[in-house]
Amino acid sequence: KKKAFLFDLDGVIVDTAKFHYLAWRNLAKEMNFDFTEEQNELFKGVSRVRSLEILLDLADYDATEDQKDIWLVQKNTEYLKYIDKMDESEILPDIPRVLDFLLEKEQGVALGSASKNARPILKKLNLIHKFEAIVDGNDVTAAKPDPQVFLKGGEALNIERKDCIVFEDSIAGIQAANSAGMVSIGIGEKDVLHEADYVFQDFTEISDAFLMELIER
Ligand code: B16
Ligand code: MG
Repeated sequence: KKKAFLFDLDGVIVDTAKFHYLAWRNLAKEMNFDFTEEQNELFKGVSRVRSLEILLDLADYDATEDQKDIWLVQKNTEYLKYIDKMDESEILPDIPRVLDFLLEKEQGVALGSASKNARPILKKLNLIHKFEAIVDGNDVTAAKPDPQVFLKGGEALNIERKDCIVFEDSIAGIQAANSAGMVSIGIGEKDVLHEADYVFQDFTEISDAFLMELIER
């Protein structure tokens, strides 16, 4: 039976969190704020605009709307400089094996990401041709934990919600998958992603046999 496998991008396919962090940290300096890696955890799966709001809160900084717009562009321009240097070596372990296994079994494979930079990143990684559908930050009006991004992914593949399986590294993303009525698979720490149906440290822990179980479930 055909199922839909919906992949988050940042933290699942590639570790771009480190680049987001560098760009936000430099922006924080302009607010005289020292943005830590620990605080960066709050930004995972969260939209760009919302991330800036959180940063302003943390820094206790009042910015005008014009200043915010300038900073959003500035942050993304710096982020894109890091992305530009990226290549296939940045793909997280065993992602190619899992994608190829699912495609060989004629399963639906789609992207469900909050990022507006998802397409250029997938191109850089030479993975874009593996995705039957791409739903990203340009396509949604409500951010995770709202289920919209995954609902649109399932619809694009014409697969019912209960036959959709989501791979996510963020708490908001797991909540989005759960409220969509989909199977949620957390990639990361068990104690952080405890709301997920399954949790694995990374894709090296996800065997072909387990993927087969999901397909036949
Ligand atoms: P951009 P995901 C999310 O991607 C990131 O986790 C989050 O840190 C970032 O702020 C968001 O994308 C927006 O990204 O600035 O590129 O539009 O994990 O949902 O793939
Ligand atoms: Mg993510």
